[in-house]
Amino acid sequence: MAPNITTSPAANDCPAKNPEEEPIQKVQEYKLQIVWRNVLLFAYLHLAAVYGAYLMIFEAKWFTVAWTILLYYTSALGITAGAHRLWSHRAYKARLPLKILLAFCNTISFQNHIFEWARDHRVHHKFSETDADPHDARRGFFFSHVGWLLCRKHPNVKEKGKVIDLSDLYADSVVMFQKRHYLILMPLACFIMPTMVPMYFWNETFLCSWFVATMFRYAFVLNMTWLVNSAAHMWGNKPYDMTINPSENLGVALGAAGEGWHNYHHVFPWDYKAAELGNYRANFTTGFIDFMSRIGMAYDLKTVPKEVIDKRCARTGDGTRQLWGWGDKDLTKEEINDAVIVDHFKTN
Ligand code: ST9
Ligand code: ZN
Ligand code: ZN
Repeated sequence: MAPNITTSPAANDCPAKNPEEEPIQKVQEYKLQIVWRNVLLFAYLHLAAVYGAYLMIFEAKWFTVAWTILLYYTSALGITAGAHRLWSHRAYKARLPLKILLAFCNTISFQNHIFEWARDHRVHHKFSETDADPHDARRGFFFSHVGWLLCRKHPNVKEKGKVIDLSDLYADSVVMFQKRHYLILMPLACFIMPTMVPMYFWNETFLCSWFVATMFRYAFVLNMTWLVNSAAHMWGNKPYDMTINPSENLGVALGAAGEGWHNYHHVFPWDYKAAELGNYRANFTTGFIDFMSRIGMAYDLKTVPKEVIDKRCARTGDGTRQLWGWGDKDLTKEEINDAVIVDHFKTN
């Protein structure tokens, strides 16, 4: 459906001295157009997810809980290692079996097909926090979290989106296959398969299968993903570039399989780690890609040399660069001199 665009004189706010002399400039004004179908569907999903959380604690079988956790990790990887680091940013290359695995996991996550996800995400990076950013965080937490999926896009998103190169995605047979068959594959992978497996293999009830493994799991993965657009664009340190809003957010990194190191990621989006350090606990996805690289399924992993990062931090960082601990090269002399070192055995 066409976006709702209205035109109005640009000089509306400041009265013209002589309107006849001044050419009337036309500007495109964006009018919010809510998509009520999406509002209703997301309202149902979130209510169902709350009921699912209740069932998970009080009724579901342990196997169903384990299945839900497995689906969380697999669908997360379909987004993080797949749609995000591989297909949006081309931060590494994957052999065909890995691509197929990631596309399957991605379909479980139902966040639109890879092509649409990567197109929106490239636009997000290229025009971050402008009208052309699909989830422009300047419009507040709610809009960048989920509100952008509840209304028509700003016309600038579509306009600027046209200049983004998508030739690699068009040339990728796995991406195109998923796009072509998405309306069949997505319901099967995201809703039917996750519900049927517990019922068939361990006699779980339909209620627990649907509300726990499907509704709760889907809503949970969505919200963890959306937090990268909302929370990680608002709260956290900015060691790499303090002039932008994306921030380093440990909480988001833990919930989003390593995608919370968002200040670094916006500065160096081609780094396959999407972070400076490859700590696997707070970056599960990097562990997965490293493993895939060891078995020959992932290759050409791109990362940024330390000297380049150092220079960038010195030039634009806010001075809060992360340290791994005592002995880190970035510890300052003052921090080392001022540190209190306690040795109870010696002092007693
Ligand atoms: C979902 C996506 O949740 C979440 C993405 C999050 C991204 C996070 C990134 C953070 C980093 C990674 C962290 C990962 C962490 C993972 C952790 C896991 C634990 N450029 O869209 P339409 C044109 S989806 C160029 O309909 P409307 C194009 O021609 C949830 N052109 O616009 C297009 O036609 P076509 C489930 C563009 O009408 C046409 O416009 N899905 C661009 O304004 C129409 O496009 C839903 O709920 C562009 N960027 O509608 C569906 N965009 O596609 C929700 C558009 O044929 N979406 N065009 O080429 C919708 O219903 C609609 O898109 C809408 C806008 C109502 C939001
Ligand atoms: Zn990104
Ligand atoms: Zn971002």
